[in-house]
Amino acid sequence: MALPPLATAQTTITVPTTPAAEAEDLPVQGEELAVLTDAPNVPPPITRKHPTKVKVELEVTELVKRMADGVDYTFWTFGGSVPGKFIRVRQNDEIDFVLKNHPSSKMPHNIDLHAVTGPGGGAKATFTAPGHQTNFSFKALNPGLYIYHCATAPVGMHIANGMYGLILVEPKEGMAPVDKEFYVVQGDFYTSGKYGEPGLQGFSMEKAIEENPDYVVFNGSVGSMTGEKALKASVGETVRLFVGNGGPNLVSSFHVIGEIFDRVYQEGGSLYQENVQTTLIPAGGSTICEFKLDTKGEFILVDHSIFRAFNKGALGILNADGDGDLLVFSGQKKDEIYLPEGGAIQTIPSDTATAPVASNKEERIKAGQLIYDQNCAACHLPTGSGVPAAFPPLAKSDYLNADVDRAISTVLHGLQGEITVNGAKYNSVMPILGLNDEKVANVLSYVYSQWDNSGVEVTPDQVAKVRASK
Ligand code: HEC
Ligand SMILES: [Cu+2]
Repeated sequence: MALPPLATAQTTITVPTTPAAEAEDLPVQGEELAVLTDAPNVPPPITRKHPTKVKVELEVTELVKRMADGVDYTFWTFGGSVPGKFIRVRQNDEIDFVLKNHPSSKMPHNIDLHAVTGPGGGAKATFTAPGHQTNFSFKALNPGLYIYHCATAPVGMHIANGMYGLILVEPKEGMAPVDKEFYVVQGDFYTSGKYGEPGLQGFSMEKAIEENPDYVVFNGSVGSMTGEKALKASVGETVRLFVGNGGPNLVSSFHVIGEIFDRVYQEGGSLYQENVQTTLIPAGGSTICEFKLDTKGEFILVDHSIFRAFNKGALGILNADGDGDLLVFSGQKKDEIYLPEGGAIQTIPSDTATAPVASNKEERIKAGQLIYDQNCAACHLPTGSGVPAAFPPLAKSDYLNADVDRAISTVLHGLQGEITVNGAKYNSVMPILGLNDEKVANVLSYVYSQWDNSGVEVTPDQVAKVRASK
């Protein structure tokens, strides 16, 4: 192919002064005040066919809120919750942005919107002391879903305290209508105490630098989208999730258990990919996931770096009601006994290593705690509370406290068949864990010493007797 001739002094080259997209758009008309929403709600779709002047007013507040049951944290927020308010504008809109910092704040704050073309994304222009408000304007040149965040030093700390949210710039041709839209942002948190440690928790700079979070959550707290607060939709509806990752550190492997994303606008951009199971969301990035609900039930939003979901909080629920399509999903059809070797109770390979011998009750309880965390907590939970209809509680369990030999036998030989614990029925299988006498004694001494249980000590001799009696 022949190369075009080089420009000479005589050739006039016209450099376009406005992006093509803008050139083809209608002129800016009118003005309006942006509707801002808290997660999981999204402002209504934009129906305008022309760009306008949009006024956005966002107030920063620093407040103590719930991180998990019994755990509080001082969040720094854009608009009173984490993530900050969802902002929805149209491509080529001219945004007149006011950032207010509440007089009760202890820190100055600002905002860097990734939707802004200009130095710092607006950070310097919006540096706002407590009890001040600042103003700047920008034109939303590029459509997409963008993170915004505070960028005041120490930047990491402001983000780690919850200072992020999403701004959607709809393309000028609009977005395809869907039935339900939701707003979800993942964030990692670094607390002075461990996961679940009760009380008001401070921020741990050390853990943040190590990138070792205690909490990884959606929408600012453990359980923000479970139980009563689960997202709700119906079979046949199309759902669109606007998902962000505030970080500050972790990348999210975003997944919805039991769903396949029909479309994913990767990294919140303009192109989509189809039929995706898990999509990566960078820290300081976003994604748009769309899927039609073909059957009913509970669909679980997780970060598929899965310990974050089940041990650090990154779990939410979308409930689809309506008629299930049994061809799409049958549910369990049968549960029959399968007896390859004559026993229905599974055995976890037995433990041959000998445990160090505990010389008194205190040492026994201490050793037992470790055994509990490693062998029991996955089912009975670290707090001993169990899981309704699946794993009975060990905390204040009448079944446990009524009969020590029976508890020893349960840990030695496993347990199946219907039992009643604190008035609730369980009919499940506890596996054989293969612990030696010393370990069984230690773990049960620990369990009995916790959570309002009877406090009895279980000795290896006692365990040996129960083992021999079978
Ligand atoms: C794989 C999950 C699982 C693990 C791990 C597990 N259990 Fe269980 N446990 C169960 C289930 C399920 C039952 C109820 C069985 C039934 O329905 O018959 C149960 C019942 C019990 C009971 C009697 C009921 C009650 O609530 O008092 C005790 C005591 C008990 N487990 C202790 C332990 C201890 C101690 C450990 C760790 C050494 C442990 N379990 C590990 C699942 C588990
Ligand atoms: Cu800040």
